[in-house]
Amino acid sequence: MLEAAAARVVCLVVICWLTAPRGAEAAIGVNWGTLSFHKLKPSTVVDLLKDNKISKVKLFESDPDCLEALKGSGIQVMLGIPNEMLAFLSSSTDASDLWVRRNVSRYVVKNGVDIRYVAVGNEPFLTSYSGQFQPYVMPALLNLQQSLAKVNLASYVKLVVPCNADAYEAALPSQGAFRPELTQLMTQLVSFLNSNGSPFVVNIYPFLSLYGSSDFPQEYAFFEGTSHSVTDGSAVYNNAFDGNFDTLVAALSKLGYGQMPIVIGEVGWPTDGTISANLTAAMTFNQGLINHVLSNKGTPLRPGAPPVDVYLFGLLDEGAKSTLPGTFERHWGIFSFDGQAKYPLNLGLGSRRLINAKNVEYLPSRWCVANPARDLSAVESHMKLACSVADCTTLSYGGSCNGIGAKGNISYAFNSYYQVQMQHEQSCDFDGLGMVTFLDPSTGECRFLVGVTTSSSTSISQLHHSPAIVWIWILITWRVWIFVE
Ligand SMILES: *[C@@H]1O[C@H](CO)[C@@H](O)[C@H](O)[C@H]1NC(C)=O
Ligand SMILES: *[C@@H]1O[C@H](CO)[C@@H](O)[C@H](O)[C@H]1NC(C)=O
Ligand SMILES: CC(=O)N[C@H]1CO[C@H](CO)[C@@H](O)[C@@H]1O
Repeated sequence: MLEAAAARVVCLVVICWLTAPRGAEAAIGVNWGTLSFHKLKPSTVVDLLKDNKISKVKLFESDPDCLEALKGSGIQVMLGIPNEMLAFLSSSTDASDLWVRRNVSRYVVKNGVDIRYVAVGNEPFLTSYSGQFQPYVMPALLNLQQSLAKVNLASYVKLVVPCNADAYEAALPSQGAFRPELTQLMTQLVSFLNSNGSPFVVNIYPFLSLYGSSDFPQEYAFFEGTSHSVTDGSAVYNNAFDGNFDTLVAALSKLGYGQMPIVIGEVGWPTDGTISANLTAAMTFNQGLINHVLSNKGTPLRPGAPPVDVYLFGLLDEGAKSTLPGTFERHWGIFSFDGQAKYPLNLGLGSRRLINAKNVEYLPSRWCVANPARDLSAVESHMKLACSVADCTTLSYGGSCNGIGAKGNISYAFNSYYQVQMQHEQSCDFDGLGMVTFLDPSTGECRFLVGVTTSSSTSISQLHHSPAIVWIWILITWRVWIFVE
């Protein structure tokens, strides 16, 4: 009798444990974007995540190498689908079946990848897209949902649609509403999300509000208190993040889903390329945000209920991103491109400081600079080319390399290009205006980078560049010659 009762209690406990809502505690995750000229090995990045106890990661597309590296890591994944694929996925369930088979079900197995969310599109309703992706979102969602159901993953893998905060607007948070032309679509979307137990995913960027508007009160972008608080009825907002979040809550309430869970898909602060993008500001913002979220204070419209999860943007700098949004766009990482912490940050995940990537394989310590012996008056076109291919955004006004002078500018551009070309000898020629140096030209805050060896290009670049290998090759060739003669 007693034993049976005990067994029943154990059973109940196990059942409770199995059925407890997953991710009930707000967690800090990161966006892992890969638009870099100097990509770390995916396994190095996964180790970086593990060392920092980061257990949630968002990918912008299903990069097979990243997914391979995440296998068996236990890290939960939000897997993105690029907007350009929405038309295809909305075309038929055959299309969505194929995508789910190739990108989800083959990974969600024992010791596989723990894909918890699929992000269908990335900010597909962004105003600047002029509605081009809008018609495909709901059909793609419905097809993918069917495909997930076919492989019994419909309740394990949740479909979401990360939206930019420009999907809604209001003078005051409590008046929040989705853009009028989106109302019908948003009604369908949130009803779909609700019926599947999916959260609403939104990207919130106080930095962009500050950057885009000269009269935006700077303090209001941060979490340190402000003399520019916003009073909304009985609620007082002291930071742009809460104000923005509650504008969304109000917009959801208007559609009848005021309780819908909200996940922050992207939030962060860049560190370079313009005045307001710097290390101090990024550290202050990100630490303030993390402390605020983990305090569980919530917002006036959701007291005690912070966002379900918050994915920082981003993990690493991405030097190959488009600079259309601004020259800061390549500098959002909490780590630089090579996995080195840019500033102290406590993610609240157990490790009080950021831990750097280990075993990063750099190219040899050499740089390409302007040859001081040459007349540099004809350098303009070379510099243009170098900067159009590689990254020169730190030279911009407010950037970390803005003060290094005309010759410094040229050297910086040459070196960026040289490193992107994996230090290929000819890439430092520039009609004789460039020269390779073994002395680090970095000065003050301005870092002249050395590239990392990418997993895929390692062998080729080493063949090209390692003098030892070249000599061995020459010796072998000579011996062959001697042998033949
Ligand atoms: C860093 O950014 C902050 C916030 O925008 C700004 O107030 C500050 O002047 C910047 N610091 C420097 C050294 O440029
Ligand atoms: C270096 O380049 C930056 C970016 O183009 C420019 O703002 C700056 O004035 C240049 N410096 C000199 C001394 O030419
Ligand atoms: C990792 C992986 O298999 N990715 C695939 C996802 O689906 C697209 C389209 O079917 C494929 O092109 C990718 O290779």
